[in-house]
Amino acid sequence: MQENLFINHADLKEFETHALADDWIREYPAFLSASEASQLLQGLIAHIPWRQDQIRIAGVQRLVPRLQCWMGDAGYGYSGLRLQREPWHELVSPLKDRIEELTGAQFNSVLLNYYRNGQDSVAWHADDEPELGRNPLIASLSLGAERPFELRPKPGCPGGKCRLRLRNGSLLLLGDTLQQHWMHQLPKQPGLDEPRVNLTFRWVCE
Ligand SMILES: O=C(O)CCC(=O)C(=O)O
Ligand SMILES: [Mn+2]
Repeated sequence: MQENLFINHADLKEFETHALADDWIREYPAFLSASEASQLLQGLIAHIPWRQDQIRIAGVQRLVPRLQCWMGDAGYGYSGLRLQREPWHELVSPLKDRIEELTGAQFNSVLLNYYRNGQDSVAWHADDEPELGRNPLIASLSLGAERPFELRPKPGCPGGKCRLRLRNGSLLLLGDTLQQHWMHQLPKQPGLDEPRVNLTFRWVCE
């Protein structure tokens, strides 16, 4: 029988809310135990159909500095790139179910990012595409190497630059007006040789 990937319900209630001016991020630091998260990391690295797409930045075609996979029931794209949609994977569906149970929200898609080492990154952006709706709830699960997650307010919005640690097995909930007011990035980390996988569960309106 497959080992239960999740820690028990009582532990899941432990969360911390980070205040960002008028917004917030809720963190479940141990949504998965460290060993469960590391096992899942290896499974996803081996079995997900990862792709490295190209996007056009300032008129120049460049490889996205990480591998990605878009999965679920709805299509999606950003920066002029339409992501190829994959069906729900058996390693990912149970995570979706569990996060839906925890949040009471529904998710119809997930973007998986695979940062092979500290050279991989995601640049400043907000997840504010119209098809995510005005105030999307995004659930972000981190597996593998701990990396900093930086936030800065959009021009004219209150607050200052801040940074959270994305721990192995932690889950962040990003909701309400966060994507309207804040940008985020995962900077490169020279010298880091360990992989990280992130899954952002989303609801896409088609
Ligand atoms: O890897 C992360 O923690 C963040 C990824 C992200 O912001 C995104 O895919 O939109
Ligand atoms: Mn994002």
